[in-house]
Amino acid sequence: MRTQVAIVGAGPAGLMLSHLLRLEGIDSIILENRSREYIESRIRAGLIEQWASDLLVETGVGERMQREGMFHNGVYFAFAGALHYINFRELVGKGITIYGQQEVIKDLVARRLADGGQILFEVADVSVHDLGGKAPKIRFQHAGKQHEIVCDFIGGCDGFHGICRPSIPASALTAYDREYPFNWVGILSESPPPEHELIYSYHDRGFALYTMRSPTLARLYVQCPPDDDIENWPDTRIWQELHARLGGTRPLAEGTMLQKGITTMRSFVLEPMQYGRLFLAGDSAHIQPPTGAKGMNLALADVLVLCRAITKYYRSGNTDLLERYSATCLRRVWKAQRFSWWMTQLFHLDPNHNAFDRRRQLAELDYVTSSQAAARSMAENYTGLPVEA
Ligand code: RFL
Ligand code: PHB
Repeated sequence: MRTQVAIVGAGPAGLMLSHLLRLEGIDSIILENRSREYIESRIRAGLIEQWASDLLVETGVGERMQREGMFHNGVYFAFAGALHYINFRELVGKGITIYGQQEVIKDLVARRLADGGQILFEVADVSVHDLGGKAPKIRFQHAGKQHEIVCDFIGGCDGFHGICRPSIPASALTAYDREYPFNWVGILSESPPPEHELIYSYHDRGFALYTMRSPTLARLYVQCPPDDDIENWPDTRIWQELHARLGGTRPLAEGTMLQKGITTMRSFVLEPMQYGRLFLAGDSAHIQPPTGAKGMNLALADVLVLCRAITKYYRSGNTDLLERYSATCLRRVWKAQRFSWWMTQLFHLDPNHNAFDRRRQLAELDYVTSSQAAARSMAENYTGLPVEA
């Protein structure tokens, strides 16, 4: 088999890369180790930055999002028993869209297949070879047979637990890492969210987040200890904490829990995001705690930069954008990391904090929700920084 760009992973990064390349007339093949059903039902991110929702619309995969997504002009911070609204639209003229990542996945898979794109699901034993040369290769098993793809470039879009990052010699990479002394218990509940926009809540019992997938489907999170097990969280305990951590600011309706799990918190950046002709994009190169809602958005930004670089190469033979890929992405990645860390340290109850830190957090929450300058900075980062051309 032969293609121009072989892509490992059919998450937001891999699918969007393949879609963007196709719009430029560049061929690709996607290899995914899970089934189509699995990737289309995996519940993950739900928040799309303004530029990213614009990109989905401009590239012809945003039609259902425009119909079914929920467009938000701002966000609520709850602390000291009151709700404080940050109005993104007034501050920076932008908003965000709530639309499940699995819906973005469904829309991209459908579009790739309609356009004649190749996605091989349920592949096994994927390995990458000859990364330093001009004809890198991918070997894998599919439907019981061994295959090899020869290509010009490999898109390493296989997430945090994929094989692309570990295939790069460790001596060529530097990893920057931070763990947090807490995680989140997350549920999907058949009930209306307490507000039509998101509530991030600071509380003495710990952080909680009230988001949604639709007006009748709430996505709710509570902070838990780092080594906690979901077995320790019967439904009644989750509801109790969710009620308490809203701090009396809104009533909370309970509903049937459709899904329940633990989300781990970590910041991780790998430098550089490239080795020879292997280009890492999305979670394979960086992850961040979900407090800033940056993961899916960063994945889309990386592949937009990568597609522009590959397109320039095929049009003119010029490799300057390819050489700058990692540096271009990392400038934005580090700002998103900084913001995700900032939101995380601002809202969580941290066992390493003392009474001084709690007062300091409250002062910062008060500052962000009362100073136009501070609120504008928050709004600019939350709705998404521009992607460098
Ligand atoms: P993905 O989505 O993990 O996709 C990687 C794909 O590669 C496949 N794969 C392989 N395929 C072939 N061979 C192998 N050896 C392979 N190994 C893996 C996997 O099956 C998968 O299909 O990475 P990608 O594309 O980089 O996208 C990243 C996002 O998925 C991730 O950053 C977000 O979900 C993070 N995130 C959020 N991001 C946001 O922008 N906004 C949010 O509101 C938000 N909320 C969240 C989140 C992540 C969460 N969890 C579960 C970690 C909320 C949660 C709870
Ligand atoms: C979500 O809707 O799942 C979501 C929204 C914002 C976050 C994290 C998760 O910060």
